[in-house]
Amino acid sequence: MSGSNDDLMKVYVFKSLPPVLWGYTRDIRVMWALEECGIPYETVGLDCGPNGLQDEVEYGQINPFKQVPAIADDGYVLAESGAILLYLAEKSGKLIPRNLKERAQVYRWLITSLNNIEPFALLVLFADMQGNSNPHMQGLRPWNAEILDRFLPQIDEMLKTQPFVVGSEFTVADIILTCVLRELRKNEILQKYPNVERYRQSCEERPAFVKVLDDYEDRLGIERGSAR
Ligand SMILES: N[C@@H](CCC(=O)N[C@@H](CS)C(=O)NCC(=O)O)C(=O)O
Repeated sequence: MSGSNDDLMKVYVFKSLPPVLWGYTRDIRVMWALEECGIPYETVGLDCGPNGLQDEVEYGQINPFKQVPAIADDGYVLAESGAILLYLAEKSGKLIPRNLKERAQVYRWLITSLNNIEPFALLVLFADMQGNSNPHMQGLRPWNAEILDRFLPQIDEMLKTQPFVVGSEFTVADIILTCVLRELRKNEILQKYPNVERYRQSCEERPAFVKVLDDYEDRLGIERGSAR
């Protein structure tokens, strides 16, 4: 771990990862929000070995769970990607509406993405990553995919008539939802939901996302496009 400029917000990210995780890690969503909010930051790189971050002793003081992402804003430390995105939006006054009821819709869709969709999307992803080496996970794959098929049709219907998940404005809920949908980007599930898939791709075309993914690949020392 290393840091240099105390005035800049620090964001704890991966600087090495096994290939199977490229493009899936949750540091992407935090850097994307930082870019969209125009908050200057510096990255603190961590190595993710085969045992995860268990060996990063010092990092346990930043996040007791030793997981990425976390931020340190002038000494104020915060972990959990959803909490970090809401903090960045509140701090900058961007990517979140001022009106309480509209704001609550951002909380709603951010929590829905992390709570209803991500747990099942991740289990489908892990099943695909582990293949036949994990028959238990393979056996649960259809069940997890079925649960996603309960939620995605309604989101597909919504996105038929509105560009973003809370309506006409891009918010931190779109960053979280897009990053969660990216966990499904290489399997068959999103093919059933053309509006969801179009939404994911158009969010990923935003200049802030393109920059973050380029920086991410450069930091990991991998070819451009390999984390797409
Ligand atoms: N709920 C947490 C999950 C964080 C998480 O699982 N991070 C993964 C990378 S995306 C990690 O650090 N894995 C390494 C480890 O657990 O050792 C969040 O959304 O921030």
